[in-house]
Amino acid sequence: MTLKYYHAEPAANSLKSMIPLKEKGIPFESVYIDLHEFEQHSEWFVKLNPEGQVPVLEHNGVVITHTTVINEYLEDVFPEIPLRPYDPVGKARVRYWNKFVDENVTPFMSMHGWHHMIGAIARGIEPDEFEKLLERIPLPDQRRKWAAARSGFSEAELANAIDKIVYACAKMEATLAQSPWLAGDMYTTADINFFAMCGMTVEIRFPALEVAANYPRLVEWRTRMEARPAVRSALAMPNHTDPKVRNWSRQVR
Ligand SMILES: N[C@@H](CCC(=O)N[C@@H](CS)C(=O)NCC(=O)O)C(=O)O
Repeated sequence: MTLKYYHAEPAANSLKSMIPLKEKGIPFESVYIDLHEFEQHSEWFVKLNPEGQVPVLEHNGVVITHTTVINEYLEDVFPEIPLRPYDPVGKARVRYWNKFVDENVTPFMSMHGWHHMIGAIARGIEPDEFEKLLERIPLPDQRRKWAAARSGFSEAELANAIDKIVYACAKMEATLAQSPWLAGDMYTTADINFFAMCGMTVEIRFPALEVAANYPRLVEWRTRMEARPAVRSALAMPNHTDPKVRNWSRQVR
């Protein structure tokens, strides 16, 4: 069996499917894709994933993309250490949360990340070079997102995104009052999704939310997540982020 995982730094989408690989103890070859060098838009990578995004799972020559799909696939092929309940109701809960995070959380966390971090990178690129970069981006939506990041998102868009995050944190807090994990008694890919896309970084991005004071169950849940050996091992994967970008992102808090 050959299993390759093409990914960037252990954060967001790259982390979201890395954690299940580690939880399940599946041996895989890690292939680092350098987003700082726009390797995801390079000819060889676009041949692998025509959408020009990470992560990508390649299993015995078959390519699987999109983290929620990858995580479902891993569940189907490697069910020995499960991250999804076997009963239909449990499965439906996990799928509901994954859909909620994918549609109502990820795009809005991402908008703020792009506004602050990618915007600065985009504005640092010469106009000619930026045009060439846009031409190489295969997904039209992604092309628009790069262009929007350069000019900056509007106040209304950013405020709407914060409303979505506040709603998601409150929903999470209410759910954790009923059960230890998002989809019930079992730790699942729903927890992994929320952690990777929002829970891990929410107060860094949104200090005004006062997460520790307002969402104590979320914080306690995150402490449990971070204590898991698989999560620690995924977070310890190499991080090649340019120190300049990293320092800058610290300043934006
Ligand atoms: N829906 C996709 C989204 C993947 C995605 O947005 N990946 C980001 C990294 S977190 C990426 O490749 N960004 C670089 C780019 O789009 O140029 C998934 O779930 O895998």
